[in-house]
Amino acid sequence: MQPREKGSSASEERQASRPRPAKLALVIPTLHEASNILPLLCRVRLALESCRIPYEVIVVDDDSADGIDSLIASISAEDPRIRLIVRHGERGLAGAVLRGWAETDATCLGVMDADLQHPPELLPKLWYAMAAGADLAVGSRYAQGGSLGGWNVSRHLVSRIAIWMTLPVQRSGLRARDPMSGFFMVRRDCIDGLTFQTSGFKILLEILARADLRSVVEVPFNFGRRYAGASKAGPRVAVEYLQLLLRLCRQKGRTPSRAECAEARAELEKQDVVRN
Ligand SMILES: Nc1nc2c(ncn2[C@@H]2O[C@H](COP(=O)(O)OP(=O)(O)OP(=O)(O)O)[C@@H](O)[C@H]2O)c(=O)[nH]1
Ligand SMILES: [Mg+2]
Repeated sequence: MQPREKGSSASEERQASRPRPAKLALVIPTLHEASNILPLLCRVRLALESCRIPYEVIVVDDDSADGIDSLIASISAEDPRIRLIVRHGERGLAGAVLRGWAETDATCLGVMDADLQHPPELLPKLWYAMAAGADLAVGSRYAQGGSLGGWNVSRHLVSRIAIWMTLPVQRSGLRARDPMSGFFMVRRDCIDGLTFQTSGFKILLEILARADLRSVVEVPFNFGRRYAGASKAGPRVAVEYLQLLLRLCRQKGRTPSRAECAEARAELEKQDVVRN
């Protein structure tokens, strides 16, 4: 694991003093993933059982009408921690993830893809990083020990360029090597009150740029091959990514973080400018 924190021993102390999250909610966004869901849920449940933590798994499907509802119903009947939410008339990976997170009281919010490119066996490591006090734990293909699996040279290059473009919006001391990962966990209180872009795939980048984070930990993993079905990434995802990047670039420098707001408020209170 590679901690990326604000650098001082004070930040390490703060991380160690963070209360352990009480419950994990893992959201799995799906669009035409019925052929992947059973092997995925089987491995996810085994991995999470090994952590001995309260958890729930929320599959958020955008009306794929591919039989995923009856597959999940058969599991939910014996294990109500596995839930399905079907969105009608809506599309977008990020929006699906946010919807799942809105439907849980869990204090630790997670996400992973349904196509088994994200190995469920990494979930305990992400959870332990959160339990140790990280605000954000990222399954990382670019951290030392991680890999991109069978990507060809051109996809590799596009990915590198896309990551390089994030450098102006990522914050010093909180940078992730894999800001485009779709496999991560974040503390709920770090994103409470923020409104995110619901279109597109790259919710992690927006969290890295805007959430009230004190520590980011990257856990390396080997990106697998899609188990079954077809990719949903395409030119539209690239356009939505560029829109997000532009917006984050414009916002940078003028949106103070919640911690900065709290600091400013405390200062004003000291000066008797603000009263409760
Ligand atoms: N609910 C929902 N899920 C989506 C949507 N678009 C993609 N997903 C899911 O998001 C996850 C990631 O999509 P993928 O198609 O695997 O994208 P990718 O991993 O970047 O691309 P590949 O490497 O080609 O597989 C999968 O679980 C998809 O089913 C959407 O509009 N709505
Ligand atoms: Mg995929």
